[in-house]
Amino acid sequence: MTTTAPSRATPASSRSLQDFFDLDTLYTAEERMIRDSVREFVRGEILPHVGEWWQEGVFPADLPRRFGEMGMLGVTLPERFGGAGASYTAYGLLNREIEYGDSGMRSFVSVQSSLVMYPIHAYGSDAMQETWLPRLATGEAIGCFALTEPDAGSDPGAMRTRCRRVGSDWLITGVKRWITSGSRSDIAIVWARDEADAVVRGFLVETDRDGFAAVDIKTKASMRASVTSELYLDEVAVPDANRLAVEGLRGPLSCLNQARYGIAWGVLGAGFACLEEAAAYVEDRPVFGVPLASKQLVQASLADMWADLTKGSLLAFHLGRLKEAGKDTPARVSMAKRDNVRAALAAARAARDLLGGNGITTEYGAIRHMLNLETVATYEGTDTVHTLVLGREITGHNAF
Ligand code: TGC
Repeated sequence: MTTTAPSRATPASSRSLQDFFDLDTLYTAEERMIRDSVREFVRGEILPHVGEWWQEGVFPADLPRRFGEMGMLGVTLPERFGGAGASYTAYGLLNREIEYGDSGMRSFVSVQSSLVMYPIHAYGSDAMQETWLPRLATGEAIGCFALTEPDAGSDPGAMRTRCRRVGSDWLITGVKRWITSGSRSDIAIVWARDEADAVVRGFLVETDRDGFAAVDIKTKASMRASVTSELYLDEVAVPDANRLAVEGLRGPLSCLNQARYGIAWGVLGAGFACLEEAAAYVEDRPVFGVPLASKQLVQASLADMWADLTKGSLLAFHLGRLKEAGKDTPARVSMAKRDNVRAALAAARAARDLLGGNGITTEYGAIRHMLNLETVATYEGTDTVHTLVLGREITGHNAF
């Protein structure tokens, strides 16, 4: 009896893996153009180096300017402030492409765009906007968002940082932790509680002011190609003109809503990078005389990754269109952030497993993405916080 090798159907291309439901046809020409230009940049200038940067714990100093030249910073803001007036879907696609490279790169872009430029645009004076937004858009200036503290993460209302009005100035004192770009920043958006009336207020603080210091956190086993700092403010004096026009936790949480939206898109990039890497690897890797790709359990793993990332893509796209219509409620954003991070993290873990021993090296992307995504699951609202936001939405009970 003769045996013949089983026939093999044509496998999906990278393009069809990433867009199985033809979302491409629903994007505008501008959205596709922004996506494609960032994709080319990431594949040409980030991916060849990022494994080494991550291994060495380096975020190259020239990247903010490169991001600025590519128009990647504050892309939704009006052109007069250096933005492109682009849609939130375009912003989402941009995040997805940059995180295909690395979550640390996307963190820089999202903090600069959603947590620094957004509050200046939404709550800053004309002078603040004119002084800082164009420079932040080019990457000439860098900003950070100082909300989280050593003992106040999920519960920002427990912040200890204080502000006190003295004449026409405010004095700010406190410690902030887990601050992306902290030691590289020219300005920090600092949230502090007013000693007089306990109201949470936001300030634009130039980091060269007396009493301001930043120290990098060097022990990270995640987000290694990203700068993460602790900030110390010791009676830092800022004029009242630096105060943002928003009061209460609504201020910082509205900024986080923007950033969480970007994360819901961004993590899909990391997840699809892992899926593509695993699919290519199992095709090339023989086991018991056949490609790993021909084994049923391997295919089941790939199918689960693909389905969850594809569903996440549909969710992100629809959330984008809702956001453009002003209907991105915090609970909708929580669901998208939580579930898309879960899908990406599961894909990264599965890819790392399929790559076997090679999966633990940074010669491949899976473990780097996997470890980065552990941070993404924790920052800007932990998985638990977003679960409880959804639980409250269903039941009306606040279970925090
Ligand atoms: P509650 O005190 O009741 O509400 C306060 C006010 O805020 C409003 N609000 C929101 N507004 C916009 N977007 C959201 N997502 C909002 N969530 C709440 C709310 O309507 C209320 O407004 P007002 O005018 O009535 O006073 O707080 P809550 O019970 O609604 O929320 C509790 C909880 C746990 C959901 C919230 O505190 C929360 O989201 N906690 C997680 C905080 C978080 O994400 N921290 C991480 C910060 S990012 C980081 O880790 C480092 S900085 C980024 C970096 O550098 O990488």
